[in-house]
Amino acid sequence: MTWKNHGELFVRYKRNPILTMGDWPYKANSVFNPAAAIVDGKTLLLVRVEDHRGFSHFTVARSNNGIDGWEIDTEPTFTPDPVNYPEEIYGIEDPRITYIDELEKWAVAYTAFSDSGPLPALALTEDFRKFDRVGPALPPDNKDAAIFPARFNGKWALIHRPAPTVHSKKANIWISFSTDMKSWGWHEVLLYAREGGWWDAHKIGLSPQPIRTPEGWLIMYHGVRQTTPKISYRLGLALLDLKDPTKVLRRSEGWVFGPHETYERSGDVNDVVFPCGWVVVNDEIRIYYGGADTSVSLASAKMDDIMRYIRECPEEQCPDEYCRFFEGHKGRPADPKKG
Ligand code: BMA
Repeated sequence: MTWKNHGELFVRYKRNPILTMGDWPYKANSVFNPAAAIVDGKTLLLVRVEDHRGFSHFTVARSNNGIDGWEIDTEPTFTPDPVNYPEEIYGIEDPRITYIDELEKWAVAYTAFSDSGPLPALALTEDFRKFDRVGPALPPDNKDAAIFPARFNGKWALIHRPAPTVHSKKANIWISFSTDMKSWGWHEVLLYAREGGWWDAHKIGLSPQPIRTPEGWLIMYHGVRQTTPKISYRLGLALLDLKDPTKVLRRSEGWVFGPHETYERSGDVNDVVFPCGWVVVNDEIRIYYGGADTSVSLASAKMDDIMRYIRECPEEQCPDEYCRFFEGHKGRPADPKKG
């Protein structure tokens, strides 16, 4: 076996968790799974807050250094609006933020929890005070969506994760395209969940938003490992082609971050690390993540180390069955729909 074990790549901030319910200016159950961005020189977290009904909304926390001194909005910042958007009846969850240069606005992709299950929705904002909804992007069951900052051949691109139905046991990551951010099509699988004993067998989903690097789009994804007594959410990385994000150039073999500390192993949902945001500050990449669906924590790595690691990862392999079917093709077949 030629596999090289890199172990964990991100180092936890030693005073984690950085935000807990104890810091919150109003009553709620838990604060977790934040989106992250650098806005006006400050680190901005759009934090998922779950209330005592079990429904979630988002509240902004800002910090000058991205570590401490958080200023938290005293009221919920972005709340569900089920009267006008019935798909938000059971709340909004797990936001991912992308700055859209062309619009000079931030796009927030989030999970709207509808009566038929979760679905990806989009909203735009200039200031994280007023949000204009674009509306639901795709029908349920689907979550873990983020939009790319730029168009590809005139089309916006959205990563998302449809959930398995009765016909499949696998939840793969998909990518779709749109000319107006409202109607999404040209759907295809981007990353397959692996099979058998892998840490990312059966169920995967995007974690934070894609980051542009000179060598490709860096994405982080979670793999859900299910064993008889428990589940674990762990994280891996992949690199997508800059010009054609449907092409997976590299993919982690081992996971690069997983639940280990008490605040990750024990909480409302045990054994979960779940980042919805990451930022690059100087030469450092920082992930902001929910620990055990209960609090917000921070871990970081040197960007150079992450790029060195991803370069050493193997090329993406498609699942055996799929490769056998399309024997003679490298990876997936060319998509005739794409312009
Ligand atoms: C996923 C998402 C996350 C959550 C995780 C663990 O399906 O819903 O919001 O953190 O499960 O409970």
